[in-house]
Amino acid sequence: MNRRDFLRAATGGAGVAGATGAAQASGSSAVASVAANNTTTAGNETGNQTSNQTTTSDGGDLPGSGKTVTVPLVSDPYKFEGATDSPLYIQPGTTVKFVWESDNHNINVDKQPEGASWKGVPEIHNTGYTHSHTFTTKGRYHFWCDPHKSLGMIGDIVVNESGQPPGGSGGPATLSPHEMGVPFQAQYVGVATLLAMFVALVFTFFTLKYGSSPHTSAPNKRD
Ligand SMILES: [Cu+2]
Repeated sequence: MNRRDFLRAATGGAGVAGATGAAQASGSSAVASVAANNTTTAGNETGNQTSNQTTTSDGGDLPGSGKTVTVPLVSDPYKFEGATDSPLYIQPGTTVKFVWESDNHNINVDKQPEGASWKGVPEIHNTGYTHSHTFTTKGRYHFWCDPHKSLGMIGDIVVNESGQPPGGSGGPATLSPHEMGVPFQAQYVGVATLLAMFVALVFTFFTLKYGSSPHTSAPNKRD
């Protein structure tokens, strides 16, 4: 998909359309910001809650994947879901939508590749806020939430050609057997095999030590 196709595909969503349109108009290094502070939802116990969002793009010339990946900001435990325990791998042109699913978080961008211009979300926001950013520059992005950094709310996004961890063809290396397509019970076959080997070893030991056969040691040795 070339950039024009990507832009055409991206014009499906109003927010994305505004961002990419602005990025296209103002050049390849532009950062477009769209703040929609007007949406108000009512009904929680504290009264009115204002939800808003930002959308940014590096606006590079690389072909875009056009995909969108959602990263929830959660608090039990504190993390960027999908980007904290292991890095989130994406292809250039992927939009990551950060969704505040709990209160009192920001996104402080610590390191990013040369040429990238992600500003993150310096201000603290609460549940309902979203921030979308289209990552076009390859490399590693390291960021954290200031209020919860000490609690492990630290994230990594790696943009590479495959959108996969290096050396892995089937996703993260931490996949469970179930996720790899092995039926759930199959992992117990291995456990049962190890247990059976252990029992056989113990049985052999006692047979050789206390049993009577031509192979046992002196007291019980049979000629
Ligand atoms: Cu936080």
